[in-house]
Amino acid sequence: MMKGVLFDLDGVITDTAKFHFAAWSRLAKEELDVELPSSFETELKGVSRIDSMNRILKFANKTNDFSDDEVGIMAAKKNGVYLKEIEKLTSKDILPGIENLLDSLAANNVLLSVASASKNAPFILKKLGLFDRFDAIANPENVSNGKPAPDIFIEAAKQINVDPRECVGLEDAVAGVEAINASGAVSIGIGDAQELHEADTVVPVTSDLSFMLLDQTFGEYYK
Ligand code: G16
Ligand code: MG
Repeated sequence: MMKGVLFDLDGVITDTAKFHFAAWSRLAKEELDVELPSSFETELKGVSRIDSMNRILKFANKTNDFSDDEVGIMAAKKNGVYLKEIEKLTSKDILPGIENLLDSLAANNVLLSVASASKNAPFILKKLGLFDRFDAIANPENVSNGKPAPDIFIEAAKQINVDPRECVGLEDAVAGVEAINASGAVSIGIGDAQELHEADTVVPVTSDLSFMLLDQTFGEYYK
């Protein structure tokens, strides 16, 4: 049986992508005078704050226009706008099926760890009322490489003292699925099967996740 489950946050536990996109769009308009296309909502999923900022600067053709300090100030400004939005999160914003999944995994003594690129993960989990349900939350500041590198999933497994190869990882982003695969964990993608074809299994929505599905998938792919 699997010993641990490694959870991505945005898109798996709750949907913060829309708030990230709204905050980035406002920053891009105010500071860079560009309109972000809606495709950026998906493109920035799982991408760290500073990497997101750099992608937006590239889109605006302004990569070399600002000092590192100025880039940092803009990213902090975006985070301020974003924080005001996620302040409003409640348990109603937990994605369907996730609370039941956490219950059944815990009842089966499976350890639960969060592998999110977000520095706001502890705050978001507290707002959702889920903070105490996880055994660990990996700190993205402790890893050098963002998704698709495996670092955050390796760190999340380390925090629960389990080898990633004894874990299932849950992700909604292509880069996240790649990261899980590179860590050695069994990957389950949530979303479009074609887009997430590198995952060991894909389900369309979070309500399709269950202890049984995770454990069966783990059994099939565990080597
Ligand atoms: C999330 C989001 C990304 C965001 C990143 C960093 O990743 O999907 O869009 O840029 O976190 O967030 P923050 O600015 O709050 O540190 P994940 O890994 O939870 O999908
Ligand atoms: Mg995600």
